[in-house]
Amino acid sequence: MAVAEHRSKNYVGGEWIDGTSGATFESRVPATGETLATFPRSTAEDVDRAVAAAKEAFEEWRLVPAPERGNVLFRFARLLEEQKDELTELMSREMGKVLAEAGGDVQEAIDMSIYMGGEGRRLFGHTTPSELREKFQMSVRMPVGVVGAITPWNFPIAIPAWKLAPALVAGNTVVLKPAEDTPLLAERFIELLGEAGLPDGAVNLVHGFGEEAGERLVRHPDVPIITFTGSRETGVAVTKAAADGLKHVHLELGGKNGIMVMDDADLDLAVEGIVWSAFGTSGQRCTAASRVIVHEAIYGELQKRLVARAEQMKIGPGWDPETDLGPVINREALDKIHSYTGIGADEGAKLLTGGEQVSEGDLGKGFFYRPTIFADVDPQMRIAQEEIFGPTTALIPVKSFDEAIRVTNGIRYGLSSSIFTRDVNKAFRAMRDLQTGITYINAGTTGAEVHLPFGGTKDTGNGHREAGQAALDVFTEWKSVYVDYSGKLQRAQIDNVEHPAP
Ligand code: UN1
Repeated sequence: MAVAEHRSKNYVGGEWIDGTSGATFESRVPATGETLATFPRSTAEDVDRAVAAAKEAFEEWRLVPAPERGNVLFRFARLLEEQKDELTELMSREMGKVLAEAGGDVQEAIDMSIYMGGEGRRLFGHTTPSELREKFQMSVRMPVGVVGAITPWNFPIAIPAWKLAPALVAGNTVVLKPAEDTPLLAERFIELLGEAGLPDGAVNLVHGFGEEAGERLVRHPDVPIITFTGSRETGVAVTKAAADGLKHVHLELGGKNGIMVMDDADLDLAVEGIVWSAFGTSGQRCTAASRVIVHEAIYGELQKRLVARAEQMKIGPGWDPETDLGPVINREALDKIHSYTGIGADEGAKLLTGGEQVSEGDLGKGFFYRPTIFADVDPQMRIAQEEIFGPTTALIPVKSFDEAIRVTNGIRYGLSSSIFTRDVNKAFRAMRDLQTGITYINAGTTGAEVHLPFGGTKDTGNGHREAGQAALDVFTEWKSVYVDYSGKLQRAQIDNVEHPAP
Protein backbone atom coordinates (compact mmCIF):
# COMPACT_ATOMS: atom_id res chain seq x y z
CA MET A 1 0.00 0.00 0.00
CA ALA A 2 2.61 2.56 0.98
CA VAL A 3 4.50 4.30 -1.79
CA ALA A 4 8.19 3.86 -1.01
CA GLU A 5 9.44 6.88 0.87
CA HIS A 6 10.95 9.19 -1.58
CA ARG A 7 13.30 12.17 -1.38
CA SER A 8 12.52 14.72 -3.98
CA LYS A 9 14.17 17.69 -5.68
CA ASN A 10 13.29 20.86 -7.51
CA TYR A 11 13.23 20.88 -11.32
CA VAL A 12 15.16 23.81 -12.73
CA GLY A 13 16.40 24.30 -16.30
CA GLY A 14 15.67 20.66 -17.12
CA GLU A 15 17.55 19.20 -14.13
CA TRP A 16 16.47 17.80 -10.80
CA ILE A 17 18.43 19.69 -8.15
CA ASP A 18 18.48 19.97 -4.37
CA GLY A 19 17.29 23.06 -2.59
CA THR A 20 20.10 25.42 -1.60
CA SER A 21 19.35 25.52 2.12
CA GLY A 22 19.12 21.76 2.68
CA ALA A 23 15.90 22.29 4.70
CA THR A 24 13.06 19.89 3.88
CA PHE A 25 9.39 19.25 4.52
CA GLU A 26 7.25 16.14 4.25
CA SER A 27 4.14 15.19 2.38
CA ARG A 28 1.73 13.05 4.43
CA VAL A 29 -1.05 10.61 3.69
CA PRO A 30 -4.18 12.25 5.14
CA ALA A 31 -5.90 8.88 5.63
CA THR A 32 -3.14 7.54 7.90
CA GLY A 33 -0.87 10.42 8.87
CA GLU A 34 2.11 8.51 7.40
CA THR A 35 4.94 10.28 5.63
CA LEU A 36 4.94 9.82 1.88
CA ALA A 37 7.97 11.73 0.71
CA THR A 38 10.42 14.52 1.58
CA PHE A 39 10.83 17.70 -0.43
CA PRO A 40 13.19 20.68 -0.48
CA ARG A 41 11.88 23.64 1.45
CA SER A 42 12.94 26.17 -1.14
CA THR A 43 14.25 29.65 -0.44
CA ALA A 44 14.30 32.89 -2.42
CA GLU A 45 17.58 31.74 -3.94
CA ASP A 46 15.96 28.57 -5.32
CA VAL A 47 13.16 30.63 -6.81
CA ASP A 48 15.66 33.02 -8.38
CA ARG A 49 17.41 30.13 -10.12
CA ALA A 50 14.16 28.77 -11.47
CA VAL A 51 13.07 32.19 -12.72
CA ALA A 52 16.43 32.71 -14.42
CA ALA A 53 16.04 29.35 -16.21
CA ALA A 54 12.48 30.20 -17.26
CA LYS A 55 13.55 33.64 -18.48
CA GLU A 56 16.29 32.18 -20.64
CA ALA A 57 14.00 29.48 -22.04
CA PHE A 58 11.35 32.06 -22.90
CA GLU A 59 13.53 33.58 -25.64
CA GLU A 60 13.47 30.28 -27.52
CA TRP A 61 10.03 28.91 -26.55
CA ARG A 62 8.17 32.02 -27.70
CA LEU A 63 9.60 31.43 -31.22
CA VAL A 64 8.54 27.77 -31.45
CA PRO A 65 5.54 27.71 -33.79
CA ALA A 66 2.36 27.54 -31.72
CA PRO A 67 1.09 24.29 -33.36
CA GLU A 68 4.33 22.64 -32.25
CA ARG A 69 3.84 23.98 -28.74
CA GLY A 70 0.36 22.48 -28.91
CA ASN A 71 1.83 19.12 -29.98
CA VAL A 72 3.76 18.98 -26.71
CA LEU A 73 0.45 19.30 -24.87
CA PHE A 74 -1.09 16.53 -26.98
CA ARG A 75 1.83 14.27 -26.06
CA PHE A 76 1.43 15.32 -22.42
CA ALA A 77 -2.27 14.36 -22.58
CA ARG A 78 -1.30 10.93 -23.93
CA LEU A 79 1.24 10.39 -21.15
CA LEU A 80 -1.34 11.42 -18.54
CA GLU A 81 -3.72 8.91 -20.08
CA GLU A 82 -1.12 6.13 -19.91
CA GLN A 83 -0.39 7.02 -16.29
CA LYS A 84 -3.97 7.73 -15.31
CA ASP A 85 -4.43 4.71 -13.03
CA GLU A 86 -1.14 5.25 -11.26
CA LEU A 87 -1.78 8.98 -10.78
CA THR A 88 -5.31 8.28 -9.59
CA GLU A 89 -4.06 5.84 -6.99
CA LEU A 90 -1.31 8.23 -5.87
CA MET A 91 -3.82 11.07 -5.58
CA SER A 92 -6.05 8.97 -3.35
CA ARG A 93 -3.05 8.65 -1.03
CA GLU A 94 -1.39 12.04 -1.13
CA MET A 95 -4.50 14.20 -1.35
CA GLY A 96 -7.10 11.75 -0.04
CA LYS A 97 -9.94 11.96 -2.53
CA VAL A 98 -11.81 8.83 -3.55
CA LEU A 99 -10.75 6.94 -6.68
CA ALA A 100 -13.59 8.08 -8.94
CA GLU A 101 -12.89 11.73 -8.13
CA ALA A 102 -9.13 11.32 -8.37
CA GLY A 103 -9.61 9.80 -11.82
CA GLY A 104 -11.80 12.78 -12.70
CA ASP A 105 -9.06 15.15 -11.57
CA VAL A 106 -6.53 13.47 -13.89
CA GLN A 107 -9.10 13.39 -16.70
CA GLU A 108 -9.62 17.13 -16.32
CA ALA A 109 -5.90 17.64 -16.93
CA ILE A 110 -6.06 15.39 -19.98
CA ASP A 111 -9.05 17.31 -21.35
CA MET A 112 -7.43 20.67 -20.69
CA SER A 113 -4.19 19.63 -22.38
CA ILE A 114 -6.09 18.47 -25.46
CA TYR A 115 -8.21 21.61 -25.52
CA MET A 116 -5.23 23.93 -25.17
CA GLY A 117 -3.14 21.80 -27.53
CA GLY A 118 -5.76 22.66 -30.14
CA GLU A 119 -5.29 26.35 -29.34
CA GLY A 120 -1.83 25.95 -30.88
CA ARG A 121 -3.64 25.96 -34.23
CA ARG A 122 -5.97 28.82 -33.31
CA LEU A 123 -4.79 31.48 -30.87
CA PHE A 124 -7.04 33.68 -32.96
CA GLY A 125 -6.52 37.39 -33.27
CA HIS A 126 -8.63 39.75 -35.37
CA THR A 127 -8.32 41.61 -38.64
CA THR A 128 -10.39 44.74 -39.17
CA PRO A 129 -10.83 47.12 -42.07
CA SER A 130 -8.92 50.39 -41.84
CA GLU A 131 -10.53 53.80 -42.18
CA LEU A 132 -7.80 54.61 -44.69
CA ARG A 133 -7.07 53.13 -48.12
CA GLU A 134 -4.15 50.75 -48.61
CA LYS A 135 -3.75 50.05 -44.98
CA PHE A 136 -4.04 46.66 -43.25
CA GLN A 137 -4.50 46.02 -39.56
CA MET A 138 -4.77 43.15 -37.16
CA SER A 139 -4.48 42.21 -33.52
CA VAL A 140 -2.34 39.28 -32.40
CA ARG A 141 -1.79 37.58 -29.06
CA MET A 142 1.71 37.78 -27.60
CA PRO A 143 3.16 35.69 -24.81
CA VAL A 144 4.06 37.73 -21.76
CA GLY A 145 7.12 35.98 -20.31
CA VAL A 146 7.66 33.98 -17.15
CA VAL A 147 4.45 32.90 -15.43
CA GLY A 148 4.54 32.28 -11.67
CA ALA A 149 1.91 29.61 -10.91
CA ILE A 150 0.88 28.86 -7.34
CA THR A 151 -1.50 25.91 -7.16
CA PRO A 152 -3.66 24.34 -4.43
CA TRP A 153 -3.82 20.78 -3.12
CA ASN A 154 -7.50 20.07 -3.79
CA PHE A 155 -7.09 19.50 -7.55
CA PRO A 156 -3.41 18.57 -7.58
CA ILE A 157 -3.22 17.50 -11.24
CA ALA A 158 -6.16 19.37 -12.79
CA ILE A 159 -5.38 22.88 -11.59
CA PRO A 160 -1.70 22.87 -12.60
CA ALA A 161 -2.98 21.84 -16.06
CA TRP A 162 -5.56 24.65 -16.07
CA LYS A 163 -2.72 27.11 -15.59
CA LEU A 164 0.24 25.57 -17.39
CA ALA A 165 -1.50 24.36 -20.56
CA PRO A 166 -2.76 27.80 -21.68
CA ALA A 167 0.41 29.53 -20.43
CA LEU A 168 2.67 27.22 -22.44
CA VAL A 169 0.65 27.06 -25.65
CA ALA A 170 0.66 30.85 -25.74
CA GLY A 171 4.47 30.82 -25.61
CA ASN A 172 5.16 31.67 -21.97
CA THR A 173 7.47 29.73 -19.70
CA VAL A 174 6.56 28.77 -16.15
CA VAL A 175 7.76 28.43 -12.58
CA LEU A 176 5.33 26.27 -10.60
CA LYS A 177 5.14 26.44 -6.80
CA PRO A 178 2.66 23.70 -5.88
CA ALA A 179 0.85 23.37 -2.56
CA GLU A 180 3.03 21.87 0.16
CA ASP A 181 0.37 19.21 0.83
CA THR A 182 0.57 17.58 -2.61
CA PRO A 183 4.16 17.99 -3.86
CA LEU A 184 4.58 14.40 -5.06
CA LEU A 185 1.72 14.74 -7.53
CA ALA A 186 3.23 18.01 -8.74
CA GLU A 187 6.50 16.22 -9.29
CA ARG A 188 4.82 13.50 -11.37
CA PHE A 189 3.00 16.19 -13.36
CA ILE A 190 6.22 18.02 -14.17
CA GLU A 191 8.11 14.81 -15.01
CA LEU A 192 5.47 13.95 -17.59
CA LEU A 193 5.53 17.46 -19.07
CA GLY A 194 9.30 17.11 -19.46
CA GLU A 195 8.83 13.69 -21.11
CA ALA A 196 6.30 15.21 -23.48
CA GLY A 197 9.17 17.17 -25.02
CA LEU A 198 9.19 20.60 -23.43
CA PRO A 199 12.60 22.24 -23.83
CA ASP A 200 14.71 22.64 -20.68
CA GLY A 201 13.68 25.63 -18.61
CA ALA A 202 10.24 26.02 -20.20
CA VAL A 203 8.73 24.64 -17.04
CA ASN A 204 10.35 24.65 -13.60
CA LEU A 205 9.21 23.31 -10.25
CA VAL A 206 10.06 24.84 -6.91
CA HIS A 207 8.72 23.08 -3.82
CA GLY A 208 8.11 24.88 -0.58
CA PHE A 209 5.96 27.23 1.42
CA GLY A 210 4.08 30.37 0.55
CA GLU A 211 5.88 32.68 2.94
CA GLU A 212 9.26 31.73 1.47
CA ALA A 213 9.13 30.39 -2.09
CA GLY A 214 5.69 31.75 -2.98
CA GLU A 215 6.42 35.23 -1.70
CA ARG A 216 9.65 35.48 -3.72
CA LEU A 217 7.92 34.24 -6.86
CA VAL A 218 5.19 36.85 -6.52
CA ARG A 219 7.70 39.66 -5.96
CA HIS A 220 10.31 38.57 -8.50
CA PRO A 221 10.94 41.39 -11.00
CA ASP A 222 11.28 38.93 -13.91
CA VAL A 223 7.86 37.34 -13.33
CA PRO A 224 5.21 39.52 -15.00
CA ILE A 225 2.21 37.20 -14.41
CA ILE A 226 1.06 35.49 -11.26
CA THR A 227 -1.74 32.95 -11.36
CA PHE A 228 -2.97 31.81 -7.97
CA THR A 229 -5.72 29.51 -6.72
CA GLY A 230 -6.33 29.44 -2.99
CA SER A 231 -7.92 31.39 -0.18
CA ARG A 232 -9.29 34.92 -0.34
CA GLU A 233 -6.86 36.00 2.35
CA THR A 234 -3.81 34.79 0.43
CA GLY A 235 -5.25 36.22 -2.79
CA VAL A 236 -5.34 39.67 -1.21
CA ALA A 237 -1.74 39.24 0.01
CA VAL A 238 -0.63 38.13 -3.47
CA THR A 239 -2.32 41.14 -5.06
CA LYS A 240 -0.62 43.55 -2.65
CA ALA A 241 2.78 41.92 -3.12
CA ALA A 242 2.40 42.05 -6.92
CA ALA A 243 1.22 45.65 -6.98
CA ASP A 244 4.65 47.29 -6.87
CA GLY A 245 5.64 45.33 -9.97
CA LEU A 246 2.32 46.16 -11.72
CA LYS A 247 2.01 42.48 -12.50
CA HIS A 248 -0.87 40.74 -14.14
CA VAL A 249 -2.55 38.86 -11.33
CA HIS A 250 -5.05 36.11 -11.97
CA LEU A 251 -6.90 34.90 -8.86
CA GLU A 252 -9.26 32.01 -8.27
CA LEU A 253 -10.36 32.27 -4.64
CA GLY A 254 -13.10 31.09 -2.36
CA GLY A 255 -16.71 30.17 -2.68
CA LYS A 256 -19.78 29.84 -0.49
CA ASN A 257 -21.89 28.22 -3.12
CA GLY A 258 -25.62 27.79 -2.71
CA ILE A 259 -28.05 25.24 -4.11
CA MET A 260 -31.66 26.49 -4.31
CA VAL A 261 -34.29 23.77 -3.97
CA MET A 262 -37.73 25.01 -5.03
CA ASP A 263 -41.08 23.52 -4.01
CA ASP A 264 -41.52 21.94 -7.46
CA ALA A 265 -38.08 20.27 -7.53
CA ASP A 266 -37.45 16.59 -8.15
CA LEU A 267 -36.42 15.94 -4.54
CA ASP A 268 -34.53 12.71 -5.14
CA LEU A 269 -32.47 14.42 -7.81
CA ALA A 270 -31.90 17.43 -5.53
CA VAL A 271 -30.68 15.18 -2.72
CA GLU A 272 -28.23 13.46 -5.08
CA GLY A 273 -26.98 16.85 -6.27
CA ILE A 274 -26.56 18.17 -2.72
CA VAL A 275 -24.73 15.07 -1.48
CA TRP A 276 -22.38 15.13 -4.47
CA SER A 277 -21.63 18.85 -4.25
CA ALA A 278 -21.50 19.21 -0.46
CA PHE A 279 -19.57 16.05 0.39
CA GLY A 280 -17.67 15.21 -2.81
CA THR A 281 -13.91 15.74 -2.26
CA SER A 282 -14.96 15.95 1.41
CA GLY A 283 -16.30 19.42 0.67
CA GLN A 284 -12.85 20.65 -0.30
CA ARG A 285 -13.76 22.23 -3.61
CA CYS A 286 -14.07 25.92 -4.15
CA THR A 287 -17.30 24.99 -5.94
CA ALA A 288 -18.62 22.91 -3.03
CA ALA A 289 -22.23 23.49 -1.96
CA SER A 290 -21.91 24.69 1.61
CA ARG A 291 -25.42 26.22 1.64
CA VAL A 292 -28.74 24.77 0.58
CA ILE A 293 -31.54 27.29 0.27
CA VAL A 294 -34.78 25.36 0.61
CA HIS A 295 -38.39 26.32 -0.04
CA GLU A 296 -40.38 25.88 3.19
CA ALA A 297 -42.98 23.65 1.47
CA ILE A 298 -40.43 20.83 1.07
CA TYR A 299 -38.04 21.75 3.88
CA GLY A 300 -39.02 18.89 6.25
CA GLU A 301 -39.02 16.23 3.56
CA LEU A 302 -35.68 17.35 2.11
CA GLN A 303 -34.05 17.26 5.56
CA LYS A 304 -35.25 13.73 6.13
CA ARG A 305 -34.00 12.38 2.79
CA LEU A 306 -30.70 14.27 2.94
CA VAL A 307 -29.81 13.14 6.45
CA ALA A 308 -30.62 9.53 5.54
CA ARG A 309 -28.29 9.74 2.50
CA ALA A 310 -25.48 11.43 4.45
CA GLU A 311 -25.62 8.81 7.18
CA GLN A 312 -25.29 6.02 4.63
CA MET A 313 -22.01 7.38 3.33
CA LYS A 314 -19.10 5.05 3.90
CA ILE A 315 -16.13 6.89 5.34
CA GLY A 316 -12.68 5.49 4.60
CA PRO A 317 -9.40 5.94 2.77
CA GLY A 318 -9.71 7.26 -0.77
CA TRP A 319 -8.05 4.22 -2.32
CA ASP A 320 -10.69 1.82 -1.00
CA PRO A 321 -13.22 1.42 -3.84
CA GLU A 322 -16.02 1.14 -1.24
CA THR A 323 -15.34 4.58 0.20
CA ASP A 324 -17.82 7.41 -0.38
CA LEU A 325 -16.10 10.05 1.75
CA GLY A 326 -12.33 10.33 2.15
CA PRO A 327 -10.33 12.30 4.70
CA VAL A 328 -9.71 16.04 4.74
CA ILE A 329 -6.26 17.23 3.88
CA ASN A 330 -4.54 17.71 7.26
CA ARG A 331 -4.94 18.27 10.98
CA GLU A 332 -5.26 22.04 10.64
CA ALA A 333 -8.14 21.64 8.17
CA LEU A 334 -9.83 19.12 10.46
CA ASP A 335 -9.56 21.51 13.41
CA LYS A 336 -10.92 24.41 11.35
CA ILE A 337 -13.88 22.34 10.10
CA HIS A 338 -14.66 21.19 13.63
CA SER A 339 -14.42 24.73 14.97
CA TYR A 340 -17.24 25.68 12.58
CA THR A 341 -19.40 22.96 14.10
CA GLY A 342 -18.96 24.75 17.42
CA ILE A 343 -19.63 28.12 15.82
CA GLY A 344 -22.84 26.82 14.18
CA ALA A 345 -24.09 25.35 17.45
CA ASP A 346 -23.30 28.59 19.33
CA GLU A 347 -25.12 30.61 16.69
CA GLY A 348 -28.25 28.53 17.29
CA ALA A 349 -28.26 26.36 14.17
CA LYS A 350 -29.59 22.83 14.58
CA LEU A 351 -27.05 20.06 14.00
CA LEU A 352 -28.91 17.30 12.11
CA THR A 353 -26.04 14.88 11.63
CA GLY A 354 -22.24 14.65 11.80
CA GLY A 355 -20.33 17.34 13.61
CA GLU A 356 -17.45 15.17 14.74
CA GLN A 357 -14.18 13.62 13.76
CA VAL A 358 -14.25 9.88 13.04
CA SER A 359 -12.08 8.32 15.70
CA GLU A 360 -12.90 4.61 15.50
CA GLY A 361 -10.10 2.17 14.70
CA ASP A 362 -7.59 3.01 12.01
CA LEU A 363 -9.62 5.98 10.83
CA GLY A 364 -8.67 7.74 14.05
CA LYS A 365 -5.10 8.05 12.76
CA GLY A 366 -6.23 10.02 9.75
CA PHE A 367 -8.18 13.24 9.28
CA PHE A 368 -11.74 12.05 8.79
CA TYR A 369 -14.81 14.16 9.51
CA ARG A 370 -18.41 13.01 9.34
CA PRO A 371 -20.68 14.60 6.74
CA THR A 372 -22.27 17.42 8.68
CA ILE A 373 -25.62 19.08 8.09
CA PHE A 374 -26.97 22.09 9.96
CA ALA A 375 -30.64 23.05 9.67
CA ASP A 376 -32.53 26.25 10.58
CA VAL A 377 -29.54 28.32 9.55
CA ASP A 378 -30.00 32.06 9.35
CA PRO A 379 -28.38 33.50 6.19
CA GLN A 380 -26.28 35.88 8.30
CA MET A 381 -24.75 33.22 10.54
CA ARG A 382 -21.03 32.66 10.12
CA ILE A 383 -21.60 29.06 8.95
CA ALA A 384 -23.70 30.53 6.13
CA GLN A 385 -21.20 33.25 5.24
CA GLU A 386 -17.67 31.90 5.66
CA GLU A 387 -15.88 29.29 3.58
CA ILE A 388 -15.37 26.15 5.70
CA PHE A 389 -13.79 23.91 3.03
CA GLY A 390 -14.99 20.68 4.55
CA PRO A 391 -17.96 18.30 4.52
CA THR A 392 -20.34 20.74 6.20
CA THR A 393 -23.44 22.24 4.68
CA ALA A 394 -26.10 24.61 5.99
CA LEU A 395 -29.83 24.36 5.25
CA ILE A 396 -31.53 27.74 5.06
CA PRO A 397 -35.34 27.76 4.82
CA VAL A 398 -37.00 30.42 2.62
CA LYS A 399 -40.60 31.32 1.76
CA SER A 400 -40.29 32.16 -1.95
CA PHE A 401 -38.20 32.09 -5.10
CA ASP A 402 -37.34 35.78 -4.71
CA GLU A 403 -36.15 35.27 -1.16
CA ALA A 404 -34.09 32.27 -2.30
CA ILE A 405 -32.33 34.40 -4.92
CA ARG A 406 -31.65 37.16 -2.34
CA VAL A 407 -30.21 34.68 0.16
CA THR A 408 -28.14 32.83 -2.44
CA ASN A 409 -26.65 36.15 -3.57
CA GLY A 410 -26.19 37.46 -0.03
CA ILE A 411 -22.56 36.49 0.41
CA ARG A 412 -19.19 38.02 -0.44
CA TYR A 413 -18.26 35.24 -2.91
CA GLY A 414 -19.60 34.57 -6.41
CA LEU A 415 -18.26 31.31 -7.80
CA SER A 416 -21.03 28.78 -8.37
CA SER A 417 -24.78 28.45 -7.75
CA SER A 418 -27.55 26.07 -8.66
CA ILE A 419 -31.31 25.69 -8.73
CA PHE A 420 -33.47 22.58 -8.65
CA THR A 421 -36.86 23.35 -10.21
CA ARG A 422 -39.17 22.01 -12.91
CA ASP A 423 -40.38 25.51 -13.77
CA VAL A 424 -38.59 26.80 -16.86
CA ASN A 425 -39.42 30.41 -15.98
CA LYS A 426 -37.78 30.13 -12.57
CA ALA A 427 -34.77 28.43 -14.15
CA PHE A 428 -34.28 31.30 -16.61
CA ARG A 429 -34.77 33.93 -13.90
CA ALA A 430 -32.15 32.18 -11.82
CA MET A 431 -29.73 32.14 -14.78
CA ARG A 432 -30.23 35.87 -15.07
CA ASP A 433 -30.24 36.87 -11.40
CA LEU A 434 -27.73 34.64 -9.61
CA GLN A 435 -24.55 36.68 -9.23
CA THR A 436 -22.04 33.92 -9.81
CA GLY A 437 -19.58 33.05 -12.56
CA ILE A 438 -21.16 29.59 -12.88
CA THR A 439 -24.83 28.55 -12.54
CA TYR A 440 -26.22 25.03 -12.80
CA ILE A 441 -29.83 24.10 -13.52
CA ASN A 442 -30.98 20.81 -11.96
CA ALA A 443 -27.43 19.84 -10.99
CA GLY A 444 -25.21 20.57 -7.99
CA THR A 445 -22.63 23.38 -7.88
CA THR A 446 -19.61 21.32 -9.00
CA GLY A 447 -18.47 19.72 -12.21
CA ALA A 448 -17.16 22.45 -14.52
CA GLU A 449 -15.97 21.39 -17.98
CA VAL A 450 -12.70 22.65 -19.43
CA HIS A 451 -13.98 24.45 -22.51
CA LEU A 452 -16.12 26.96 -20.63
CA PRO A 453 -14.73 29.85 -18.58
CA PHE A 454 -14.22 28.96 -14.92
CA GLY A 455 -14.19 31.59 -12.20
CA GLY A 456 -16.37 33.84 -10.17
CA THR A 457 -17.63 37.29 -9.41
CA LYS A 458 -17.20 39.42 -6.28
CA ASP A 459 -14.53 38.18 -3.83
CA THR A 460 -14.00 34.93 -5.73
CA GLY A 461 -11.45 36.64 -7.92
CA ASN A 462 -10.46 39.74 -9.81
CA GLY A 463 -12.49 39.40 -12.97
CA HIS A 464 -10.35 36.86 -14.82
CA ARG A 465 -11.38 33.36 -15.82
CA GLU A 466 -9.44 30.21 -16.39
CA ALA A 467 -10.30 27.42 -18.82
CA GLY A 468 -11.93 27.93 -22.22
CA GLN A 469 -10.90 30.76 -24.49
CA ALA A 470 -11.02 33.12 -21.53
CA ALA A 471 -7.84 31.60 -20.09
CA LEU A 472 -5.87 32.97 -23.04
CA ASP A 473 -6.67 36.49 -21.89
CA VAL A 474 -4.78 35.80 -18.67
CA PHE A 475 -1.67 34.51 -20.40
CA THR A 476 -1.34 36.82 -23.41
CA GLU A 477 -1.05 40.50 -24.23
CA TRP A 478 -2.81 41.94 -27.25
CA LYS A 479 -0.72 43.66 -29.89
CA SER A 480 -2.39 45.76 -32.58
CA VAL A 481 -0.40 45.94 -35.81
CA TYR A 482 -0.97 48.58 -38.53
CA VAL A 483 0.55 48.12 -42.00
CA ASP A 484 0.37 51.06 -44.39
CA TYR A 485 1.08 50.06 -48.00
CA SER A 486 0.05 53.35 -49.64
CA GLY A 487 3.59 54.68 -49.82
CA LYS A 488 2.52 57.99 -48.32
CA LEU A 489 1.86 59.29 -44.83
CA GLN A 490 -1.81 58.70 -44.04
CA ARG A 491 -3.07 60.09 -40.76
CA ALA A 492 -5.87 58.27 -38.94
CA GLN A 493 -8.76 60.50 -37.82
CA ILE A 494 -7.42 63.35 -40.00
CA ASP A 495 -6.94 62.25 -43.61
CA ASN A 496 -10.30 60.51 -43.92
CA VAL A 497 -12.47 63.50 -43.08
CA GLU A 498 -13.87 63.69 -46.63
CA HIS A 499 -15.99 60.73 -45.44
CA PRO A 500 -17.69 62.22 -42.38
CA ALA A 501 -20.04 60.21 -40.23
CA PRO A 502 -23.59 60.08 -41.69
C1 UN1 B 1 -11.85 23.92 -7.41
O1 UN1 B 1 -12.58 23.49 -6.56
O2 UN1 B 1 -10.86 24.62 -7.13
O3 UN1 B 1 -16.27 22.13 -11.14
C2 UN1 B 1 -12.01 23.58 -8.84
C3 UN1 B 1 -15.56 21.61 -10.33
C4 UN1 B 1 -14.19 21.11 -10.73
C5 UN1 B 1 -13.15 22.11 -10.45
C6 UN1 B 1 -13.20 22.70 -9.09
N1 UN1 B 1 -14.18 20.70 -12.09
O4 UN1 B 1 -15.91 21.48 -9.18
